[in-house]
Amino acid sequence: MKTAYLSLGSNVGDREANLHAAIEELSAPDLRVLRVSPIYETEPVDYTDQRWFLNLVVEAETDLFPMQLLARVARIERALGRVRTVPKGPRTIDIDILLYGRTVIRAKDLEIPHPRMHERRFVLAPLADLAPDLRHPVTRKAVQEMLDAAPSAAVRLLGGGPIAG
Ligand code: PH2
Ligand code: MG
Ligand code: MG
Repeated sequence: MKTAYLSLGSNVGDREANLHAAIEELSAPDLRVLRVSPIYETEPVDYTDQRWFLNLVVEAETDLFPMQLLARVARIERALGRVRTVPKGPRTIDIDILLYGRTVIRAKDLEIPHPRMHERRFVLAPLADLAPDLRHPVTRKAVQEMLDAAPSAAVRLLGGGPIAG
């Protein structure tokens, strides 16, 4: 049994409904959702000419092995109607594995910790709400430290709150 952190994002259609549907689909006997962060509205990064995202982070405990977890989240992405067009472009739902216990994996199809998590405010802000003191298994930096050092990009709590970043 491992504790895993997943990043969820949506910028197509009813973004909030897509996130809720994904959490519903994720919940299973072998993947128990423990906590869900607040939702953030976030400026698109990498491919910027697209709608703002809603992002959140899910903390789960799971009996699935990493590749099984990857297959599970891919299945849920497909079930929720994700179509891959532009790389890093608009998506109904994106579910990325951020952390899987303290496990480090560098395979072609799966890298854990997520290779860009340390520089993404849309990941680190909601993750810091759940686990600010959690440490990156490779760099040993705490989530809050990574957030403080991350490049600026607007993230704000959905339903108000100050713009940070
Ligand atoms: N996902 C990406 C690329 N850019 N930007 C934001 N704000 N949120 C995302 O979830 C996101 C992104 C690739 O998966
Ligand atoms: Mg992603
Ligand atoms: Mg993805």
